[in-house]
Amino acid sequence: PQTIHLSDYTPPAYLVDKVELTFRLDPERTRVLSRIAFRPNPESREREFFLHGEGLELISSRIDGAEVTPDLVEGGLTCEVPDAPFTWEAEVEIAPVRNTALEGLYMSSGMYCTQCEAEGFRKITYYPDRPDVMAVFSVRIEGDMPVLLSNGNPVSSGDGFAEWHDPWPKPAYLFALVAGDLVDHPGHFTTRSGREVALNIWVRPGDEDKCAFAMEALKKSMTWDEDVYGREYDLDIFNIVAVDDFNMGAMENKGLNIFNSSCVLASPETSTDANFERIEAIIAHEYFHNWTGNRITCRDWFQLCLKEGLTVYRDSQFTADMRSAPVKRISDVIALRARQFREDNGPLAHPVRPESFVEINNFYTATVYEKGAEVIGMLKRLVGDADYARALDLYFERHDGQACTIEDWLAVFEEVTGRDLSQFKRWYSQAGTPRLKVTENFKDGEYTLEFEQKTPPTPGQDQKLPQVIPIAVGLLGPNGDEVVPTTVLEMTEARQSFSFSGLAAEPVPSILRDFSAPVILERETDNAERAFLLAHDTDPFNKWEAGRALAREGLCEMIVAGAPPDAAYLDAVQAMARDDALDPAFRALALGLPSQDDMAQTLHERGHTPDPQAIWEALETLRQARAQHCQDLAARLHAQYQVTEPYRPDAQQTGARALANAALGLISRLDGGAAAQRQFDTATNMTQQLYALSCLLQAGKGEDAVARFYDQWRHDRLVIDKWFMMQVLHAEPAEAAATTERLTRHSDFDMKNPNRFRATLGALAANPAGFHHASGAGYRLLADWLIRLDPVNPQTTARMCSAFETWKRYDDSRQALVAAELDRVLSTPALSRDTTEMLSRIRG
Ligand code: BAL
Ligand code: ZN
Repeated sequence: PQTIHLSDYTPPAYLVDKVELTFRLDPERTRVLSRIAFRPNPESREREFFLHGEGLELISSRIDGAEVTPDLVEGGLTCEVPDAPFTWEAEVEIAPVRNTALEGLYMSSGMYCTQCEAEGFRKITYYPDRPDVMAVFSVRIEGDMPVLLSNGNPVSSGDGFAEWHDPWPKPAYLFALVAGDLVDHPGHFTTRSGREVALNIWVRPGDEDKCAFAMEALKKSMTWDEDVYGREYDLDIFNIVAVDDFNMGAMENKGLNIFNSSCVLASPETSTDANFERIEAIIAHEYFHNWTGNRITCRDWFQLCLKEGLTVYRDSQFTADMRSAPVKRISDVIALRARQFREDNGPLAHPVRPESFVEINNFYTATVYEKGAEVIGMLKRLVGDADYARALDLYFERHDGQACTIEDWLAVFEEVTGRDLSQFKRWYSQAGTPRLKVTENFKDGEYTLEFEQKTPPTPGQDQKLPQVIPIAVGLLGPNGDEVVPTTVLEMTEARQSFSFSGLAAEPVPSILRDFSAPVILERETDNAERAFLLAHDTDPFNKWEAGRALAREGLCEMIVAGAPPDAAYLDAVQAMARDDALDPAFRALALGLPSQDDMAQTLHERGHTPDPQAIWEALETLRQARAQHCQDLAARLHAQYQVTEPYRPDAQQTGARALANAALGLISRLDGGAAAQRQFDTATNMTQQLYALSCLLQAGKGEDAVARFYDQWRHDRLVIDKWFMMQVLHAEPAEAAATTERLTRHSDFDMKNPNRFRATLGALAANPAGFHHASGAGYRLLADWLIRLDPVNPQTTARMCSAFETWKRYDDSRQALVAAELDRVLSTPALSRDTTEMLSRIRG
């Protein structure tokens, strides 16, 4: 397969002014007629006319009305064209019902839908399928479906047809079409300049009672983007459609967002609080793309972080405003470390703006998205809120309607602030997580922090240069009072010192407050100081971090030296959990423990070979010890934080339920699952029911609840995904592969549905002690399923390959087992480009 390089970018040879498409829908034989106005691009000397196309049957083509016979070449066609503006017309045939890759036009539960990002439009018709070709689209859909939707505003409709026009120029990846027997949950929004916008959430009949929450989230997002970024919606209609078979979470097609049904449908009975929060965030994310992604898009796919990093940053700001900012920040950092740090420390490490790829679908990663958002957070911290707002205003004003680069993005900041951001730009080009080592010195009232930054080598990048790191620091006096409030130190050198004078006594530093940079902080400290910070730090993130560090250190001692559970941790966590002055959601987070994968990464960093079984056992032992230590408190919290008011998925109730459930987790370790069984039997919402089920499974008492849960929810595919996932996630290490294998034989298992596949095989990868079991059964089973899924859905297969990305951390025997499985999959005939690229990079 061919590698594509950022450095090879050239502007398109031809630009498109207007696209007219007609779809004659048929499951086996959909006809797509295109009429496209091209003109030579004055900024390009290239005059070859090339249109992308994949899996299309070309029926006919014309230029300015005259029949032509183009050359069908690898990946598309070429044709002789006039040296002046001309009209291209083509008729092609495609078979949506046979499209299981879920890219281009496909069918899901009887409805037609599309997914064109990144390069799916070329599976619909011949087109310059690259994001820097932006055009105005008109679409006519013909088909015997009651609902026929496309981008933009409706123009006309009648029996068996509908016409749409999108006045905003867009790249083909934002094209969308939906046709089906759908029902509408309507809403309405008036923009601040008075535009009346019809809102609709379209779902399959039977799901209409699960749309109200998403509709409210949409309205809140629209208001928030007006208030915070001054961005208004720009069409008369905004449609969202829920689709069962979808490779990603959702897609921001202009005026017609298409959502994985799991990211839009919500009810208290079927969705957990976490589901509600995620739905709110994804609705916001896709809506915010209307400006950051659609009105201003990417010049090429290397610039993906331009829209994704910024939009993730915006959706995290939104959630912080709607809910609790500290809880959102802590949750984001947990996820960043779990996914992005893991990626950055392994064979798949790549810069936020990659410089080459084989298959762009493999770069919708935690690095592009989440680290991309962290980079924007750092930029905002460095320039300040006011200049950030001015830079964004300039960005929108200057680049509206354009396809842009990271250089364009940074230039507005440079212009507004007068700063030179050339060093800052290394965050976009250097892969890997910087290690930030800190030592301190106190003398004559002057306190000095000396930092040293080092980024380890990553594939293709042996040497790293120093990056700009904003380090938010506060200092606490010996009595716990804050003596220096949060100050942002701007580190630019490989080694750099910062001093604070006039201090009466040696302070305790609180470093990297609010997780001000995506780095790994290394500092010699002890448990007494961690407990002090857990008790006194005014920065909620670092308060949580101190508790997390106590747990991590204690677990390391247990695993490496066979130590018993750490008393300092047990006391500190109990004191924190008891403190009713603290936000229950924060306390629930602080009761969480580092994950198995976190511990494996920590041990590996410290030069140990992680033993997945030993990690699992240490976590079990610590959970048991904690349950005993907090026995009375757990009973009190479980009772005290029961919500008696009608269900609301807001921050307050969510926090209370999270703390009550954390308490149930403790109780279940000691009562043989009795309390969890009671909660399961009497649950009035999915948050309670599912958590009780997980406690029962962990207590080895889940059999009856698993059967009842299935009987209760067998009609609801999204809840049944949870049923699959819970059983795999909580299977004992030696049983995990067998449990997964048994579930793949269940009549409800359907590998063609990405949600179901992820709920089953993805859950195996998320059960590290099971997946990495010494027998190799986990590796074998996943490899078997990668081989089976690849010809059906390469994108979902390739994503799942990252389960193997940490394999070099483990012992020789496990490495040999993984290597054999990777080689087995790689040698499969006709393996997709997607999976080949992922596994080759992982294999190294
Ligand atoms: N653009 C792909 C889906 C998303 O990030 O919104
Ligand atoms: Zn996005």
